[in-house]
Amino acid sequence: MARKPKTIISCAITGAIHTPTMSDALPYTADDIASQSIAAAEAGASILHLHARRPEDGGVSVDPDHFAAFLPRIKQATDAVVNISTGGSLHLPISERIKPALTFSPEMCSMNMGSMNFSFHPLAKRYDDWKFDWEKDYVESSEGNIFRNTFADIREAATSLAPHDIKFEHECYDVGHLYNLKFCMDIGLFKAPIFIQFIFGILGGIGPEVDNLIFMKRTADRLFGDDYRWSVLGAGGAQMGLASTAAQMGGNLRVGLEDSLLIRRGQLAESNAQQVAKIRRIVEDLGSEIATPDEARDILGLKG
Ligand code: KMH
Ligand code: ZN
Repeated sequence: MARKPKTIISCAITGAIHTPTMSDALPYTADDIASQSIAAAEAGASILHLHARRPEDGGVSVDPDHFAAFLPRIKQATDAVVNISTGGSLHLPISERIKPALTFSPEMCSMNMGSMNFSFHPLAKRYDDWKFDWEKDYVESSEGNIFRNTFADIREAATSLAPHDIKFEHECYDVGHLYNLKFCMDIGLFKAPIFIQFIFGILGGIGPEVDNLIFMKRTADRLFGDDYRWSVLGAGGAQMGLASTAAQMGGNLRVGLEDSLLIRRGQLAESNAQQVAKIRRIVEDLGSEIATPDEARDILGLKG
């Protein structure tokens, strides 16, 4: 019987969605982003997906100086693959969002594959004590909720970053984004083999049901054949269940406080490393092995 492929664990350390008011564990100073990243790598994450934040208030930042305050420390202490976000902020143009990746030329960076409404799912009860205000958070601010990734934006990001030979984490929040990705490959923006992050449970994208994971995977199989590797990210309470399912299906997975502040239903995680350790335990208990950073480099064909 063929051996199961090793499972790559990505950890998304802080992101741009959650606010420090929601959990004391969410890192936003350079010290905390560095130490949580190092601990996540030690716990078994072979890829670190990184955003920066303003140290004074935890606001989202795409300022390369804010990345420079933690990246060298992470690189010095771990051999984890660094993956820099180009998602940045819902309020910034793509030209700003790609600056950190252009500045640091990491082994990986994110590439968002379509425009969408982008919100928390209030009915998913991700955080028991979180009160949402439909008028204020979802109607009045609806313009602010548009995550803009037009074909022109995707082309700008792809062509600006092309000389850096960075492997993209293609963020696909719905099945239509897979078709966008296929189209972009057909016109020569991206080369095979590609790495797709299937994302479930963002309001504006596809929901976090296993049926949808199977549907996304089957669609990707049809569109990309053997030319892709894949990983799964479930938002909020869907994180651990979908990650475990992905590993069982022979895929890879992403955890981290960017995607969920929880360690289990109704309980906040203490750290990114706690989530990594939990999913590692599950993956190994179910009979799979996790990939080291060098094995991840090999599986994904990174520049190293
Ligand atoms: N926050 C995730 C749902 C990016 O950084 O480019 C998607 C993400 C986007 O990680
Ligand atoms: Zn991100």
